Amino acid sequence: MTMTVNEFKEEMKQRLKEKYAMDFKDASPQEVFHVLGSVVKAYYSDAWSDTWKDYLRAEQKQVYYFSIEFLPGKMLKSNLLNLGILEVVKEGLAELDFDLEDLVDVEKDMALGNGGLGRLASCFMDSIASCGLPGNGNGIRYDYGLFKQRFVDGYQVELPDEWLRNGNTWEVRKESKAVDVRFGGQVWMKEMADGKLKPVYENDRILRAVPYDTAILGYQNHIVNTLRLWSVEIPASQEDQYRSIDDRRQFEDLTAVLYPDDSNEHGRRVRLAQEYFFVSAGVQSIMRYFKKLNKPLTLLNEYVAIHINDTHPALCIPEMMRILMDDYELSWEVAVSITTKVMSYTNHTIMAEALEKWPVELMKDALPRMYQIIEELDRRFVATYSGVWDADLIQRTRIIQNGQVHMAHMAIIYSHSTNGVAKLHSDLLKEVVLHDFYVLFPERFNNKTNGIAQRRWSQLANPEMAEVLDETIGKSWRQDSDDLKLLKNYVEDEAVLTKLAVAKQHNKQKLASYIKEHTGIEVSPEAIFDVQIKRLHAYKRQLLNLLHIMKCYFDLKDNPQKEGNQRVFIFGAKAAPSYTYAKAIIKVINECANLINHDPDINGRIKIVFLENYNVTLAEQIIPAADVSEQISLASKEASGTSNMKLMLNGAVTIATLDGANVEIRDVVGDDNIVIFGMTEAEVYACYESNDYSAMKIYEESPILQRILNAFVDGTVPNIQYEGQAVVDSLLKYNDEYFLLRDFASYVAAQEQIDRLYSDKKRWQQMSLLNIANAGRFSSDDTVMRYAEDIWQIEPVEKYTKKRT
Ligand code: 26Q
Repeated sequence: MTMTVNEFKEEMKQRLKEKYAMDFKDASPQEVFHVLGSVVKAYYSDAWSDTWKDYLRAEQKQVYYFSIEFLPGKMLKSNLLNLGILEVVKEGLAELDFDLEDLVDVEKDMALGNGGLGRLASCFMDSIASCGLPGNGNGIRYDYGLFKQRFVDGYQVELPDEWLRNGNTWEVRKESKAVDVRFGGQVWMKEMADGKLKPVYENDRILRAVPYDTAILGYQNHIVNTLRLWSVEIPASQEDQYRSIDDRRQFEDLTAVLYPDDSNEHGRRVRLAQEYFFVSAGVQSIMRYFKKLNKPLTLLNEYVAIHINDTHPALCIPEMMRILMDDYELSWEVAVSITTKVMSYTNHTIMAEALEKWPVELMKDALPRMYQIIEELDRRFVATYSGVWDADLIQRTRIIQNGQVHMAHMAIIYSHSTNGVAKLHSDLLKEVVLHDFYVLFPERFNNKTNGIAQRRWSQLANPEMAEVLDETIGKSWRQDSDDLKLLKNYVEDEAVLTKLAVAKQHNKQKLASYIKEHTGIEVSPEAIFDVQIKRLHAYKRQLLNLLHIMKCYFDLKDNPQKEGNQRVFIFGAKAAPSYTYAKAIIKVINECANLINHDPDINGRIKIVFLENYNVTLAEQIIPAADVSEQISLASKEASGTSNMKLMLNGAVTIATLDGANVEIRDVVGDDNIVIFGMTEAEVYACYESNDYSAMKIYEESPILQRILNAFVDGTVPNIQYEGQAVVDSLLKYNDEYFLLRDFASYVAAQEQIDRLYSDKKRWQQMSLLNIANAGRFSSDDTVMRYAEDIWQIEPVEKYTKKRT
């Protein structure tokens, strides 16, 4: 049953009158957006409650995806698409004299995440529902999402993201499902009459966790799952505990802000409290649900899977232990066996310094019962494996070491599955980073290459390309992105190549207007649009990109008649607020942009555009317009990357190192349809081993590198006295941690290759087509199905899906 245009219009008029006592001609986009939101919610409300009841009736095993970040972006169009009413709504609104796009602008991005990890969680939510899998998200409802970025004199300035200012149409507050979470105080074990030990708490604080549920709609399958985000409140019964305003504020602020991913010692206590808060609330609410099923606790793992997205929710393990022992009076042995079978864990990083650790003192003080349990988890691990394995191995893998709790160790030892997010990454985990654990538990390690929500990143973001695909290969790809491979049959079809090129040109034109409007910079849509969009981090090597741009600049200065394509280098990147070096890179790129964009000798041959406030919505505007996808991290450092997949799907050609999922992209498109350069992961490790890398030597032997680096410090690039020096120091004084200078020559050669390929129009269009055709391989639908089969052991609710459609 679907709504007609007329029904939609009537419903809209009716609700507008009810809510605002107004006619359409007098309504603002704000008002119409809110009314549209309520129409859409009403449209899926039956499916939402049916889905829930069906899961309950079928006693389906469900997965709960615990993530401290979710990054859905805007939800209006994606909801309309998944409900199958996007066209009806567009048409109906047009007849009411409103443009859907104007309403889309009203919705604020939901940016409760930093980058890849949070966006992946949201792609998974979409795919889990779309595959008809019973799964829910569990996280935090931050009052403020990731900061808004502005540039002032080329410097990054952060502003608060007040995304809830005008309310959030999609969320539903569920007061009745609130739970209490305990913090701090002292805890001791008291022996009861029956000889059992019970924890007794003193001077602890109790906070109320209130859930806000958001519907996650499956793609045209009548499945509506739930994303549950928790917000903190002070329970009425505890008011007198909070004497001063400061005291109160400290607790009320628990869910106020998302930590940007650099956060150091300062404020760490709040981060730990956030982790426990949403973990405890989530696990309690799962146990409440399980009780309704009336099954023995020993069968918990047949009904519930809990996924730990990176270590941030790893306290799920001791919290589950606590509930099973303290509330349900299970023995340690039984509790630990259940817990291990329920939990699974994904690692998203190989950089040792990024592995999460907490000081024992902090953990003891903030979460005393958690610490007691963690200590026992550690003690029993050591006791169990001592004598079986070499003592050093046990010491290296134990949870508590040198006064710190190693969250990844706990997550691996007390879960049944640990996975990496790309083949190379998972191999590195086994062979290097987590090798000791692999020796202990080889059967637990597996790979699940990341994927992306293909419908959002093609149909929604790039309707022009979508239309060409429909005309060429039919519409089945919209449901099953594997069918994109049908496009391969048209690689010699000039008409199709041209149509795709026209779509790309249209998107470039649109982005050019956006750039003009937001930065004042004029760019030619005829130029190559070369795109690097991701968080700013030294290992991602935005600076390597800049070194190449500076080379192009000097080449043109020396030889203004030089042949070659026009290029626009487009950046989008936020730096963590306290990451000084990353901020210096932003400043340097912005000042180089100023210099190059205004140099009459260059005459627009190359331009640099650094767009402010990169987020999901901006990504949706940049990606469809990209010709070149920059994936140039130092091999072995990027766990997977996901913008590489989004850009490929939109027909960009990748220039990449063999890192993360780039390796798998190369495998599916073949060497002819990607440009690879730089050290391999093996070479990087060999270089660590030999310990003889000298950035200075490379610099001394390269006149062009000398010219570029000198330009950063001698005033050639103005206004960067400090930042230019910081950049040069990182390369020469601190010996170039990420081997930029070593990869520079091969990067330049790769860029020259890109230039030649682009000049051969047909060849480029064919490469672009083959990238689109092979992108189906990276659908998060497939990724979550593999998680479902191999890790969660859950099944799609097919029979129910069919019945309802
Ligand atoms: C740590 C401590 C305190 C506060 C915040 C954090 C923190 C926050 C976010 C640590 C890490 C993150 C995010 C990591 C992340 O996004 N990793 C990326 O995950 C993607 C999805 O798997 C991969 O594609 C990327 O390669 C990986 O970098």
